[in-house]
Amino acid sequence: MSLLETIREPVQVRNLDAAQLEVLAVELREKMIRTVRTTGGHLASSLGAVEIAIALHRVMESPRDRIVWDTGHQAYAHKLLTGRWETFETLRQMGGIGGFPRRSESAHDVFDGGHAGTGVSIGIGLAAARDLRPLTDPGRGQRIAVCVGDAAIQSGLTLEALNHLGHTRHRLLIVLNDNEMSISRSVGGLSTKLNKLRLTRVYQETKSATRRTLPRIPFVGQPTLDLLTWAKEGFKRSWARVGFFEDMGITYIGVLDGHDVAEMEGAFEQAFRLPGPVLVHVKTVKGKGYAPAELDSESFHGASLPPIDLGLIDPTEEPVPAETAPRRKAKTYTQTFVEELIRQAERDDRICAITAGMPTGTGLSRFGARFPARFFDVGIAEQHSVTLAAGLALAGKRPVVALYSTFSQRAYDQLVHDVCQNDLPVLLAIDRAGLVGEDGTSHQGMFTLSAQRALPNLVIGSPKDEQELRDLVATAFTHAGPMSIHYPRDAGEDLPDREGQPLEIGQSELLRSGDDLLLVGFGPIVQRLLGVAEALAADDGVEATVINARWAKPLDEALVGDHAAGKRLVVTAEESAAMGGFGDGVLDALNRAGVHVPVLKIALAEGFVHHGSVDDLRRQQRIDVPGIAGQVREALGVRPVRARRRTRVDAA
Ligand SMILES: Cc1ncc(C[n+]2csc(CCOP(=O)(O)OP(=O)(O)O)c2C)c(N)n1
Repeated sequence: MSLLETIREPVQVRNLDAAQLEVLAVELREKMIRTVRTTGGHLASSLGAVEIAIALHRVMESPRDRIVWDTGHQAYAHKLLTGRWETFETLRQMGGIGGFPRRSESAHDVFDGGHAGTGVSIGIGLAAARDLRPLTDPGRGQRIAVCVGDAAIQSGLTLEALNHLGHTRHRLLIVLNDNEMSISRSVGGLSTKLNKLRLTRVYQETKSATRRTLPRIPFVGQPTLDLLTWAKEGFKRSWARVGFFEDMGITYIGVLDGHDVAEMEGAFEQAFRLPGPVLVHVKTVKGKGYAPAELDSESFHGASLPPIDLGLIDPTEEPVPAETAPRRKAKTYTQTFVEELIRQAERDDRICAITAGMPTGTGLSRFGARFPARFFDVGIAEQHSVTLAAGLALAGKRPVVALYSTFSQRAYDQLVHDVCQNDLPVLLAIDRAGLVGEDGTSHQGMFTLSAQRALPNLVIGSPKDEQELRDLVATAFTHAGPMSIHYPRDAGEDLPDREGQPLEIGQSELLRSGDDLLLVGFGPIVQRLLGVAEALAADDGVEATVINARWAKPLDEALVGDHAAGKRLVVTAEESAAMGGFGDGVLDALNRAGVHVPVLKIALAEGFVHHGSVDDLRRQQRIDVPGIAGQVREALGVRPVRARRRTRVDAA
């Protein structure tokens, strides 16, 4: 039995000696690597935070004390040390444990995270509540720690929280896990500052050696040390400007080795003895302990493919002959989006592109490589990304902000107030719209459409396939106001590449005609509607008209109204929250037009959608072809095909 297997509660970690701790760290890494190989997950970040998790659990008494993991993607060691060794292999699988801390899983998980930059605010909230307890309450002794990465600490939310903390001065430990990386390299002014602080470690090591040896030299030793100490303060302040956190009112300790448990334990103990907030700055290696991830932490940040496939292909393996090679995988919507954007930007030098810390995920790194001067990576700063776009648009540029649907939620007011109120030609590329799968509740792209539908001036489109995505991108640059395009994480339909052609805004497309039903969909779900129409015709003799809406706003009320009239049922379909979504828009339009036909809204059920593969989640939500067909049959009162077939067999 491994040492790790014996750890059921974090309190057991406190009884281990230094040699055992080293074994534990190795076993934690092995378990993560072996698991993520099959489940995918945030491997590199979690590998880097192993010793931080051990040190925090040794110094603190969770769950009485509270450990907050900012974002929560680096907390696999924490999960393994808090009673989840046995279930760890179900990581991110449907019904299994989540990829982020989840209160439903463990009393040691403080907050259901997933979005970056929330940790310090949560920590302050906990600390403020603790400090409101009566002076006699032993709970006032509770220790609270927040572990935050060097990219997340630069998000607007965290900077607001640090500013507040410096003023309220709650006793709180912030562990700054600095690996110089976001998903890609960290960017921003504070990154440069942290870099300077890291350099002070070299300086500090030299200093402590001097401090040990100088006093032993008779007569000159001590005065020299005093002089050096005095000089050091000035030197350190002018050179490294340690003052950034201290000027805010937060005691700074750093830079420590984030893979040295004893060194961190000492600092954490020290920090909790101080009356106010303390930030302990530790330097870690992202991907630590797994060579491929150390060398390429970007690919292993959120490996959705088994990481063992990356770079570890057996060099002796025979190449597959071309004719038997598997069919080329269709390009993703993301790839197509960036290709078309680059094509448009070749012709129109006003086009600029902005990412909020996701240059690879959104594909915009390719744009950045082609047009470095017109590319902006603002770090994890979604709010700023949108208002920056507004500023660029005011100056005559054609800015494009590519955000994952879930992270765009951060920038809602910026979209409302800065972009829509000012009616500025900003294109919001909403990537990962719809179900994203294994990252679970915090990451599904399911609320953006409803939120955006309310906004004046905003035009909202979604393509039925990747060719239409190109058309929508081309359309955006012919339009004088704000526009958003929603597209999923999925691969496209493997259609030939062709240049995007501007479309008529608000004009839908009739794909199929039938007298019984109208199926109208927004986005790639239209492909599934075509499958449903075929199935209904073949199995039930029910003929459906299918419309590709293309636009949720403005809606093609004339086309939809004309084809809805006289049908038995209108079915709307979208991969987004039902409430306030595309289907509600169709309902309102039909009402206004006086078309009174029953409407079935196919969308995501109310509530958060948990983790699992996208296919499984679509099945669960009944928004795959059989699920939609089943819902339509139920609405029509038609018996399911299988039951009817069985009856026929029985009768025979
Ligand atoms: C609001 C928000 N934007 C973007 C992301 C995507 N994201 C997840 S982790 C991460 C980088 C985090 O870097 P850092 O905080 O330095 O932690 P590390 O992974 O390097 O340990 C990003 C951009 C997110 N989770 N939340």
